[in-house]
Amino acid sequence: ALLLNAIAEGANEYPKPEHVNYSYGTAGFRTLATKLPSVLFRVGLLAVLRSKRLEGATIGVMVTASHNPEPDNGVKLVDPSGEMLDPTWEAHATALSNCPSTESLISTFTTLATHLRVDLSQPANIVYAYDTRPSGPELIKALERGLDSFGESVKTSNLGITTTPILHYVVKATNDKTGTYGEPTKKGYNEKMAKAFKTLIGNRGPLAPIYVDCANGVGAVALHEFTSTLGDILPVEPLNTSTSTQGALNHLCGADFVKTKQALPPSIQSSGVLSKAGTRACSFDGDADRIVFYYLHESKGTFRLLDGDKIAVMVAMFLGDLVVKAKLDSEHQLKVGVVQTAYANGSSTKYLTSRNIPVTCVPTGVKHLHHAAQRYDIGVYFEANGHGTVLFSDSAIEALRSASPQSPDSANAIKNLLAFSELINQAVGDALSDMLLVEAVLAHRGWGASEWDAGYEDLPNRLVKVEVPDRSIFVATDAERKLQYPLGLQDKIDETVKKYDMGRSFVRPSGTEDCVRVYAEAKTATEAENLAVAITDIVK
Ligand code: NG1
Ligand code: ZN
Repeated sequence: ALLLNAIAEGANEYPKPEHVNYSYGTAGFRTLATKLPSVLFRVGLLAVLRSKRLEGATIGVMVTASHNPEPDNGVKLVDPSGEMLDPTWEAHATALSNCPSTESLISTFTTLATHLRVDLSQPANIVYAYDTRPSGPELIKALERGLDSFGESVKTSNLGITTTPILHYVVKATNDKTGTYGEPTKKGYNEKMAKAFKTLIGNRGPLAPIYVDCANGVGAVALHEFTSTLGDILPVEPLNTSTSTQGALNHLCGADFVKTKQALPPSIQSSGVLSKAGTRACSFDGDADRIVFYYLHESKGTFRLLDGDKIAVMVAMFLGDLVVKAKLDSEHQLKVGVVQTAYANGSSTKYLTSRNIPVTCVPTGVKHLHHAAQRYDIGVYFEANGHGTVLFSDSAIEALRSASPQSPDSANAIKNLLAFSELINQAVGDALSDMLLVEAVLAHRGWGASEWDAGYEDLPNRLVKVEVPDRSIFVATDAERKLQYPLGLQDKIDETVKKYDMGRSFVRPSGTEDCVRVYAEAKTATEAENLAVAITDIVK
């Protein structure tokens, strides 16, 4: 009763706004920050239920809206493994957030605790963090109010302003019973990555400098802290680091801008830093869990994008080569596979398949990619937009650790594979870790950006946001490559696509925005554009 009184008091301070319907989607809750205080309070309650249900395992709470505009914010829960919240709990989050009154919140909370068989006398541990958005501190207060309702039984730890992937790392490291994953702090994260990167670079450094567009977000803070740990083997030149300039976050910069516009951020264009041939740059998104690279074509000076597909292809090929060099016996021959979504450029899929690298296509959303990647010994997953990582299975690590190499070459390959497994964030996509991954592979290959880019040529493509009266009538199937409903629409799409050379197009409802997305690719830019327009007309 004490607990319910405390919850009721907090709930009265954070009433749910009327006429708002919340939904815990692929990226948690995400909307205008002003609509979120009641949601944060209630997410605090759910985080505690989840932790108590799991006998006090540490649960993470991240407050961010990633690449969305500055006035937005959001919140998502991180499970003890460092992965996204168990999907069966998403509905509980949605239910709690939509209770119209304090009374209904109390009754839903009580019902949930009973149905989920939560023993409220169990301890709970929660670690939370937030990005640089001005709305962060107020929302954190609402979260803390929710957590504090439980009194002494809940231990909380505030990581402060940090990136989404660092929070995931800390959650995973905290829950790691073997104590081998790393120290569960920001410092532990930086040291683990710096050590693995130094092992991989060896005497290949110092490397050529890289320019990093931080989207004026939290990546700037994390990058600064990391580079002071790393030292000078990789000279990093941070750009767009204005975390306290109002309106700057994600504005005309960042990974989402670069990928969508397929162009340089104007600030980088005008600075001229990329004009020296061979210079490469990358962009993080607003919470530093996505990264894309780019450079200017040596003779033409045109913008060349190296997106998530390009990263996946280069990394999968390289790790595949290392596995061969490692010469593990046939029983332990590790299988490297790639997981993509329908947004992967058709050329990348074709290239991988032609080189006998297995490719799985899954629906949009990190949880789908992550789980499919876990089915490979070494699973590389990237969304075209630059969110991704590489997962090493426990049995792969075991095989590498117990191998008895027959030559110095194999011994080296094994050592490097193990170092990659340490360098790469095993919980979630991570811009900082992925940047080092790419730099390490380039250093080993002896490649610059243009050699990396040379593997295959992207098909011209277009992604269009279409506003429709009701996006819920659109139901996708076959890893979102086809529309099941409205009936008959897919036939019309197929008819149209047929008319375009190397044409491919699909339509799906967005999971994060109130729109339907149309993707189209074809042999030429004009055809891709025309196809996108034609499909948009069918959808509207
Ligand atoms: P939606 O809005 O469902 O298309 C977007 C991205 C996803 C993923 C999520 C989560 C595209 C086309 N879609 O999903 O890849 O990153 O946001 O943030 O980029
Ligand atoms: Zn993000």
